[in-house]
Amino acid sequence: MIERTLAIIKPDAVERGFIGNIISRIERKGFRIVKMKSMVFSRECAERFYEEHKGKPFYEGLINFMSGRQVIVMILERENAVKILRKLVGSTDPAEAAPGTIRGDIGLGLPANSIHASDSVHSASREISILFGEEEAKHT
Ligand code: 3AN
Repeated sequence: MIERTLAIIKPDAVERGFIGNIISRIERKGFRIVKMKSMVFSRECAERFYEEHKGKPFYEGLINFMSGRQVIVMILERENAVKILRKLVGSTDPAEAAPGTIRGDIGLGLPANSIHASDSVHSASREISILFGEEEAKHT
């Protein structure tokens, strides 16, 4: 089934010059880039985006890492998009992520694991709505 998901190229990857490398991996896997923009998360935006993690030990570090630095956000489309992007991205911790995955090849550690990918269609819709608005989220 054709699905949409959300990806974020995180600050550690943007700052090391891996935007092109990551987009190329995503395109090679057959995703269509529906929308893409460069932006900087405010603290409020990062807190809203990561609200499910509030109270966890890594929450403050994650918000600090994601705020005030350039990121690239993308709506991606293809058959089974959520599952296939998560596979391409690899395990959360780059130390555990398999070689060949984006985090396995480029991720530095935690929270600097280079890329975010929505974990369900429901999350994709919520995240797209935060970063691209309600109207875009309706297509999810
Ligand atoms: P994923 O991004 O693989 O779905 P989540 O949702 O558990 O992983 O975590 C969201 C983000 O929080 C991760 N992408 C990572 O940047 C950060 N994170 C997760 N676990 C840790 C941790 N133990 N220490 C520091 N940062 C973490």
